[in-house]
Amino acid sequence: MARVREWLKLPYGRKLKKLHAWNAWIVLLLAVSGIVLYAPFMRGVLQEGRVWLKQVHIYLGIASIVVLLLYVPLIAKHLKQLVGKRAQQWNLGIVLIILLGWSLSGLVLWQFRHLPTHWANAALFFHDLFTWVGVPYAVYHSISRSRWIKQDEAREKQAAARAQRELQKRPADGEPERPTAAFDYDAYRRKMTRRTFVRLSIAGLMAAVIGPSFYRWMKAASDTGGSALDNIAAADGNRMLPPPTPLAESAQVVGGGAKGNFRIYTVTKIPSFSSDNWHFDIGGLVDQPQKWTWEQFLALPRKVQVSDFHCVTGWSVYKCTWEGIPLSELLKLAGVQPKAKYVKFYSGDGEYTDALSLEQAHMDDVLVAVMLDGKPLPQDLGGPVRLVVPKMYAYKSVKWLQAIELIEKSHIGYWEVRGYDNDAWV
Ligand SMILES: Nc1nc2c(c(=O)[nH]1)N[C@H]1C(S)=C(S)[C@@H](COP(=O)(O)O)O[C@H]1N2
Ligand SMILES: [Mo]
Repeated sequence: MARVREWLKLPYGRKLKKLHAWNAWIVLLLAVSGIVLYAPFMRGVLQEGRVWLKQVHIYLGIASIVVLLLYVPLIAKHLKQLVGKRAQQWNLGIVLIILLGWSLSGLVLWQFRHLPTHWANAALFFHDLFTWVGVPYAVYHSISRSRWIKQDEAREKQAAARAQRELQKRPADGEPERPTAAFDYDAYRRKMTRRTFVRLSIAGLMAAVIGPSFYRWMKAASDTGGSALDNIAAADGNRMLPPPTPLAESAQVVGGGAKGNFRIYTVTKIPSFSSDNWHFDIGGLVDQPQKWTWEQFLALPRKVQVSDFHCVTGWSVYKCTWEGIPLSELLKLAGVQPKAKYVKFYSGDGEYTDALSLEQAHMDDVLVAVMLDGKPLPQDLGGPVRLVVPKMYAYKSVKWLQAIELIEKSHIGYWEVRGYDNDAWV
């Protein structure tokens, strides 16, 4: 606040410079925090830091919007200053579009729980897109306009102009021809081509580094018809034999195929399983503890349901056709004792857990799923068996589900310990 008051007293030129500097720093910090938040492999590393970092990212985002607002009253004068300066006009336009795109999509993501569900998905897409374009642009901008290139350039231009003036100066009458220090135009041109070459190299290097992941992101973002799901299924590292045979509704994919893309999340290395040693257990406060092998588990009656899948970070996948065993049926088989109040879920990754109250666990769409869109649930998406709780955010949908325990006291799940809301209702 004090800084803003100080800033208000500055003359126009210094005001603009200050805003530019603030903006550069904030964008740098936003980019770093944003990329760390986005990178899937960082989710395990960060743990509780993730919730905290997201809050920091949001505050930085608000700060960047403030800087943008401070710029508004200066726009008219700035534009006048840029008349005739094509490159700078373009730069300003691009920067403003990127900053606006980031701000608007960021605001929606920040407040998405109060907005229609489809907004979050769109906002996430644009937030990502502006980042794919904006961060490389910012990097390029700061390298190619860095002081050493600028000063070098300015020096060269001055030298050229001086040489030009010298050449045009006619020697006065009677005066002997003055030897002019000839300006080496060839060297100058070589230098300029070298500089263009350096710039192109920077751009090329960045494209090489960013290109592949950008391509993957584009493919995933543009795919709404499940081909991403096919690829994930094809790369499945689980060896679960025999594979489950889909029910008719599942084989026909009654939901029409999942719309949208799962972002694959894990807090551990993605585990793989084999039917040789996989088993599914129910224990704790039950009359008949259960232990099923894969074949026994597949013999339990399943049902098919179509439901949406919402992650609390803003992305959703619509119309998933899940096939699995209703959790309530498994609980019935084990016989829940009256003392039991909560159902605790253990992931086969050895790390992740979550819990539901008994009442929540009995909602009729809570499914222990083995298939998605008529295919065995692949490893990346939590296969061979995952929990699906459509009415709650997906951190309740434990992947690689392998054990269930009936308990008396509540249990705080993996992400809830690290700051996610215990109330996960969508
Ligand atoms: N074992 C385990 N289950 C998990 C998670 C996890 O990291 N590990 N992430 C949760 C979160 S936050 C989400 S959004 C979904 C993501 O499911 P997906 O990786 O199949 O897209 O899984 C949930 N279940
Ligand atoms: Mo999530």
